[in-house]
Formats: sequence, structure tokens, C-alpha cells
Amino acid sequence: MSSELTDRTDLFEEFGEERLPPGQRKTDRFPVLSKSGTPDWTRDDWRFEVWGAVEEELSLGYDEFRELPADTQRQDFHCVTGWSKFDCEFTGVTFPELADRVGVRDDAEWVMFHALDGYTTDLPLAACDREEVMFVYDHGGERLPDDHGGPLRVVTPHKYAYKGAKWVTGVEFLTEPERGYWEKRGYSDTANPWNEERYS
Ligand SMILES: Nc1nc2c(c(=O)[nH]1)N[C@H]1C(S)=C(S)[C@@H](COP(=O)(O)O)O[C@H]1N2
Ligand SMILES: [Mo]
Repeated sequence: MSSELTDRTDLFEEFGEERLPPGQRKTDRFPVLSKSGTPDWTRDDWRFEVWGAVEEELSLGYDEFRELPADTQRQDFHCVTGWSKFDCEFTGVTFPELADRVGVRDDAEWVMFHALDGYTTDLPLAACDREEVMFVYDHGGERLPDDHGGPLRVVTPHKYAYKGAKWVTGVEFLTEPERGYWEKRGYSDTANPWNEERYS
């Protein structure tokens, strides 16, 4: 499904002076960073699920996911190891769109993303419930490559990119904070690139 392009590369104005966050350098490549390689998946078995503090749990196959209302955004991407890639074109479903579908309960405060490779990452609900947080299946109008998290990944352009789970298969709404994979290992919970919140 195609959709109109929204430019969100001015997002930095909410957080800092410069588009390139402090201590970052711009790269034109799109490096791959994974804790343990690219997991195997098959289109037939792949499912995406939402559970926890929601009115209605959700479980969708790949084609069903692609039928949800789509959005295309131009965004920047900031890795905590020091590189930033400008002007990525991502197509997918926004977090608020998905949240609407499940009906987030009033006692939900935190979100945990789960991925095929066992990766997890967490954010406060308020930091997720933003239009630029997306579940992405296309990059530059093509299917998202497997090593960048295909068939589905999360992007968080207002945070360092470890907050965006590749190969995302689940979103869990929590009533209390929990720590994800890197957050347990010393990376910042808040991860604001314009404040250089790299470590906790
Ligand atoms: N499932 C999963 N998601 C992940 C990771 C991972 O190891 N597993 N690495 C994170 C890190 S540290 C970064 S910088 C980005 C890298 O995304 P890229 O490989 O598309 O550049 O994915 C994030 N999401
Ligand atoms: Mo990273």
C-alpha cells in the first residue's frame, strides 16, 4: 500500500539546536547492527502480537499487518555507537494507529517490544505514543531487508536506534517499568540523542 510522504527530519527542533545530535557523525551507508545475527523466519509462520494492559489483544499475519492504514515518513536514524543516517524513507504503521486498535488501558505506563532474536527494548508509553514511532515494513519503497529487521521493525527517530526493535513480533503494554536487553546492560533508559543519554 502506498501512502503520502511526511517529512519528519525537523523533529530535532523539539530536542536540540542541530539536526545532527552531539557526538554523532553522518554516514551515507546504512550499517547493520545486531546483537546476534539475522534470525530466520518464514512468511507463513510470522505473526505480530499485542498483549498486556490493553482492551483487546491483537494477533496478525504479515499480509494482515500490511492491510492496516499505512504512513510513509522521511526520518533520521541515530545509532548510539556514533553514526547517524539522514533521510531514511520508512513505510509502515504508526504507534498511535496501532494503540488505537487495541485500546490501551488507563493503567498502562510502559511498553516492552519483543523480537525474534530474543531482543527486547522498553520505553515509557508517552515516549512511544508519537506519530514518528513506526512499525516499518518498507524502506525506500522496497521491502525492508532482512538484516535491517525485515519483515517488520520499529523506528524511534527521537531516540537512539536501539529503542527500535528489528524483527519485532510483539508489543507488551506494562503497568510498571521493566528493562530491555541493552537497558539491563548499561545503556540509557531514556536514550535522548540530543542530550547524549547513551549510558545509564
Ligand atoms: N531485534 C533486534 N533489534 C535491534 C537490535 C538487535 O540486536 N536485535 N540492535 C539495535 C541497535 S543497537 C541498533 S543501532 C539498530 C540497528 O539497526 P540497523 O541494523 O538497521 O542499522 O537496531 C536495534 N534493534
Ligand atoms: Mo546501536
